[in-house]
Amino acid sequence: MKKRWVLKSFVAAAVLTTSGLALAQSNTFKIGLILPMTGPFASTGKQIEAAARLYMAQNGDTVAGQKVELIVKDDTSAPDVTKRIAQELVVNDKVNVLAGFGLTPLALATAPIATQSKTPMVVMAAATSSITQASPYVIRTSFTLPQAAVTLGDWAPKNGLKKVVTLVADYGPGIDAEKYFKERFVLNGGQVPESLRVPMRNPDFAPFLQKVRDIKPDALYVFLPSGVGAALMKQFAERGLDKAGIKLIGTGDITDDDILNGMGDVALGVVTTQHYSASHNSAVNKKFVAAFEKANAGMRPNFMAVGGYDGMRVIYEAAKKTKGGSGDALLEAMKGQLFESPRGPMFIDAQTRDVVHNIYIRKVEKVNGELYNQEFDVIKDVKDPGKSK
Ligand code: VNL
Repeated sequence: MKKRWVLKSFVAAAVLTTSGLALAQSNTFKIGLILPMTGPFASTGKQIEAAARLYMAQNGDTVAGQKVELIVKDDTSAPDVTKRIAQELVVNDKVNVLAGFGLTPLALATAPIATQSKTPMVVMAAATSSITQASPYVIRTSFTLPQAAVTLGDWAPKNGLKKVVTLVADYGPGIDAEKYFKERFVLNGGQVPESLRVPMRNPDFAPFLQKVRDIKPDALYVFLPSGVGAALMKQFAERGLDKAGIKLIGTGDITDDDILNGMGDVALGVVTTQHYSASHNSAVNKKFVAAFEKANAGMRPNFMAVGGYDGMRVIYEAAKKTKGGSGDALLEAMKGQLFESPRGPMFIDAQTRDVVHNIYIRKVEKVNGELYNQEFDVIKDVKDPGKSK
């Protein structure tokens, strides 16, 4: 008992003293990138790692005279593993910054480590609104579900969709997507006769889709984490929901660029709202997509890749400004950054530490024989609606 307690306080003390001074003397600037590289959410890890490596290839691996070391670790999408790895990276490797976080529970499990050790934690994927409130050391470069949800809640009723059933993965981002879509849609005169929640891992959509068919709404609104959309799309068609005249709408996570092209014609016409499409029409994005595809044969960058790429940008610029700093100084230098991302203009709000960016309304269309989310409208500079509650 006693031995255990001593050991525990040792670890705690080590975590607490790993800050500023010791790091300032080292000649490496270390980024601990924790991602799901295996298991059901491996595509998120692969996209973010590829984007981080691309950023380094384009911007060099020294910053303010220090060598940048990227330490990539696989957490298999298990929160206790993410937390343990974060602790090891802070205590043993003395990383300047923690980054990655493929899912909300992984980010939430790690937030206390960031707080105790005063290590900036750059969230590149997870998107539940409340994550930035879990630690003052969190900076987010991904997005939030409420940003996308309210935008679609405004668009849908103006476009003939008055009765909509919602279907979301039953955890943080799904609950945000459901709540914020529903509130806005109902405020605009829409009707939500049923809200369905499916398990986050290996969901069987069949019984849920049957229910939707019976209700026969104008549309089904969906949020599922990146990688799962194709299965839903397939069953939506197999069960004849499209033939029954039910439209499919949702957050851009369901028409994720990583797998969109493999979904086939059933995806055509699906309207989603999100902050990134690989077909976003800007010089910065065209350059990003071409370089990403060149470095990673057969892969198209999705919104996860962009969260990782922009996260590296935020880290590099803060490292430059603080001459390879750490702790509070590094965190401060991350706040307020404003730049042009492949997604469009992007801003890290210094107050909330969350991302402010455009939300685009897109429709899946065929372009030169390939499926893309074609942006046709934009709501500019959207702050996280979750922060005003
Ligand atoms: C989350 C949100 C994960 C959106 C996702 O894919 C996503 C999350 C893995 O916060 O857990 O597309």
